[in-house]
Amino acid sequence: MLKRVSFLLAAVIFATFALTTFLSVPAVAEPIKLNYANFPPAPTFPCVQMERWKEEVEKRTSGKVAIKTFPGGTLLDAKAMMDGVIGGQADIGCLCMAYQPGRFIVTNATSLPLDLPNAKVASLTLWDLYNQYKPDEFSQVKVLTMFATAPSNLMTKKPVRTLADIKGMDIRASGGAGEILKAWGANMVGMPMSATPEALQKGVVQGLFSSLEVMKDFKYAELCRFVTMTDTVIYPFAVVMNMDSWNRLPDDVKKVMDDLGAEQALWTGEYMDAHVKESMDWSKETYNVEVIQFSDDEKAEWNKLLEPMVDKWIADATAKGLPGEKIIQDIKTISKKHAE
Ligand code: 3IO
Repeated sequence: MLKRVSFLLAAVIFATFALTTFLSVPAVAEPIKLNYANFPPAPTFPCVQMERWKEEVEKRTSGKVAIKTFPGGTLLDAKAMMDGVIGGQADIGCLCMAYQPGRFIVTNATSLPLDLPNAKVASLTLWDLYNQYKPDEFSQVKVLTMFATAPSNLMTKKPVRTLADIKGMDIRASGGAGEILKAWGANMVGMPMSATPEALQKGVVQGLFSSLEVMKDFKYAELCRFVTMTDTVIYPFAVVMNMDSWNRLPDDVKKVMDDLGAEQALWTGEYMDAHVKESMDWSKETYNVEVIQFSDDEKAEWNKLLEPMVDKWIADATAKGLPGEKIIQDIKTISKKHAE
């Protein structure tokens, strides 16, 4: 009896020792806390990818890192994102580079009419392009990943079937996509996606030009019963981290985040492409949205108006001391590789 009690006692002491020695380190040590800011509402794709990244980092660091996410512009809004992260108001921020076209010249070249076929190829191309050029505008932050939307299409309150229909129409876009709207003769109204629901609601704009998953995620299908397929151009995004916050991280955590860069670009691209299909099925079913497809002749007319854009961009970039011609060539080569 006594033997049994002392054996039990020894077992308990051993178990306690083992638990405190081997398990207490992650359980007792305070996790590194990071704030992650995002500008659109939680159900939209920039926030969906944010939650996925948070979960992966927390899992892969075994709880060493705890990330608090702030969707909906509650910590930093669309246009304040880059400077807010540089200034340390958030540790991490997700930004749409089209909202500051002059600031991100190299990466925004992906939003020229270069026929990037889908979000997956566009995201991988953008990530490679960033890593090849490492543009100066990112020197004050750690870039964690980049990704792109699916190609943009017109979502409008009235049908757009011809160039005459779009002429003078107030349509919302930003950056490279905005330049394309101007080339087609629309009255381009520039604003971030997060300001668009109100503009549509109030009638400030008659439609928007973006990727089609927003028909469902922002319920634009309720107001925009027409979609004109142009499959033109993507919007590029970046996820950046405050440099001091990055430098404070232990090496094993840095490695987890570095290893996630390309993977997150791929994950987000694939999520976006699948979600566009889901959104359009929902829009047709719920609001009987009409999808307008151009004839080959009509498409040729629209495309013709975009022809000068790339050459003009090359001239402007070259004037600013950038290898404009080479950047365009690289985007074409890299995207072709990823499309195969
Ligand atoms: C976008 C931005 C925030 C939430 C969902 C979105 N889908 C496509 C975009 C691209 C974009 O930033 C824009 O302004 O069209």
